[in-house]
Amino acid sequence: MATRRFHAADDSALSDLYGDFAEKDLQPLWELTGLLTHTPKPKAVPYRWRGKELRELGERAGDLVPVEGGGDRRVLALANPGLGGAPYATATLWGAVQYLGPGETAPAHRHTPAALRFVLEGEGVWTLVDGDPLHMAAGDLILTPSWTWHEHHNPGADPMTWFDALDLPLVEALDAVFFEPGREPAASNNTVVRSASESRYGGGPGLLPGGQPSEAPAHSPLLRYQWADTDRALSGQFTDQSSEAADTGHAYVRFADPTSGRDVMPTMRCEMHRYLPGHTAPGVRRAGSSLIAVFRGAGVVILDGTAHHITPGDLVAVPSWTWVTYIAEEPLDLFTVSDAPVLEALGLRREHGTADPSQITPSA
Ligand code: GTQ
Ligand code: FE2
Repeated sequence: MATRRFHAADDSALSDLYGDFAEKDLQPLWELTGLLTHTPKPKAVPYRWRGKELRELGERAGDLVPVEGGGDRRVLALANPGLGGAPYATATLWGAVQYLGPGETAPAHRHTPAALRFVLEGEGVWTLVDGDPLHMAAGDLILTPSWTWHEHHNPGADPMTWFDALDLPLVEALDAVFFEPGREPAASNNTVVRSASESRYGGGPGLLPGGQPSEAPAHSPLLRYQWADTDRALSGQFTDQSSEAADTGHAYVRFADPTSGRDVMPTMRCEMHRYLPGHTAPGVRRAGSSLIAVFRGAGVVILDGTAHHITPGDLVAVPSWTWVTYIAEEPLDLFTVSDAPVLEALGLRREHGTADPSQITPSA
């Protein structure tokens, strides 16, 4: 008998019944509270990690912890203080900074949790995804979809730090985590000007390779989204004076599978947002959680009524149903990753907005 025991005061027959429930590992719903809550009650809290501190601590780990002795990947996981010590940023998302020094390699492996990397600064690391070398530079998004082999190489002279996001907490909740280390010694520094993935699917806007793809994977076949393209897409929205972006001071793009328009991976949605100074974005809250990586600019993010100043490299956890609004002090470029595709696939999408930021009050 490991289950909770309930008590019925002043009623011995009922008390006996409750005792027998416990004996048989049963719990009476009518005594349970906090289960079917009116709205989501995430354990994770809204939280900001400072880029400056993440960089410094990554560098110190780089000095002290050899990549071989650090479980092969020198990764600092964002541990949300609401999650009781779990190394998770939100209920569904792993977020981390990864530091790879000059000449270092993180060896090949694969796992069912899907991963992505967003490069906050620097360049020169190559991530090989199923052997295809993807160059990483500031502002790039790199995908390592579920069960693809991946390894990181830094052949350059400078260290590099980037932001990792994985759907690990979600996959763990589904008891679907599998992992396999690479059998081969890490591949040679196989680097090319353009990966096979980009050569086929990154040819240009609206251009796909001819012929039928032999199989349609559950993820985007384009594995690297270059900053130059993302930046152009955002700027373009402001160039059109009649656009909503020009009107609101907020442009955003969703990173999509170029063959289907769907999200880059089945469990994670990636977007890049640009907020211009002089506008206050209306508040919004959504079912499902997200992480924000501050790429460029400066401003404030208000989470459930609490303002957090944000500068480049900051990482922010936004739990489910948290009110979010932004105020840009300089043009503010934010990368976001969320579990939205999961909620949508399961029919759980909910969104609540207000046009008036003053209505954004702390939730009970
Ligand atoms: O780079 O392969 O942040 O396997 C966590 C697990 C990064 C990676 C993480 C991983 C990786
Ligand atoms: Fe990995």
